[in-house]
Amino acid sequence: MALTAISLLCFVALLPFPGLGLPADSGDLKQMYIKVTVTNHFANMDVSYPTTVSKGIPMFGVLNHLQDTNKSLNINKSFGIYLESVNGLAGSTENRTYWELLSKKYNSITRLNVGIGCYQPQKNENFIMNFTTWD
Ligand code: B12
Repeated sequence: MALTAISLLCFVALLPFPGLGLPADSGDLKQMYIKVTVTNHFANMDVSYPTTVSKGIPMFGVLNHLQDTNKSLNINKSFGIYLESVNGLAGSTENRTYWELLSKKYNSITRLNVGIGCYQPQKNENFIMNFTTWD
């Protein structure tokens, strides 16, 4: 509950950001290239969505923009901060599955320590949504 409140605060704090969720060509904000990848090793799936977005945009804005412009990507979030499902596949407490958030830069993969509401991707980053299990 406390986390949800903190994440919501983060989400709200980012709302005034001028490029939030807007297409890459809306205004003269600096643009950057990033790649969003959806992986699911249970289904042998690995799909990438290259895109250009405004620098400093939070990840949920990038995902909203991608979803609006790409018919093959569909995501679902709770309050814009916890990524519940991607392309119709939701994590499940019963099956202990979830969409893990990873970042690949210079061939090194790290697990994010914040959710999509707070995370701001960087230039040339590969943001990965990986369907997996927890112990
Ligand atoms: C268990 C846990 C998980 C489990 C939850 C499964 C479950 N149904 O129990 C799983 C493995 C799914 C998980 C995933 C993630 N988690 Co987590 N998780 C925790 C942990 C260890 C305990 C939460 C808990 O059970 N609290 C007790 C219950 C009673 O309170 P609750 O509010 O109902 O808990 C819910 C929320 O915490 C929610 N939740 C869990 N993780 C996250 C992350 C975000 C960003 C949000 C909005 C909600 C959320 O799931 C809980 C159960 O429903 C906390 C650390 C901690 N000690 O609090 C980290 C923690 C909450 N998780 C964190 C993170 C970063 C993530 C991930 C983004 C990691 C990643 N890179 O993939 C992902 C979320 C990805 C996504 N799809 O959006 C961070 C959040 C930091 C922040 N301020 O944003 C924490 C604080 C750990 C940390 N210090 O890094 N997590």
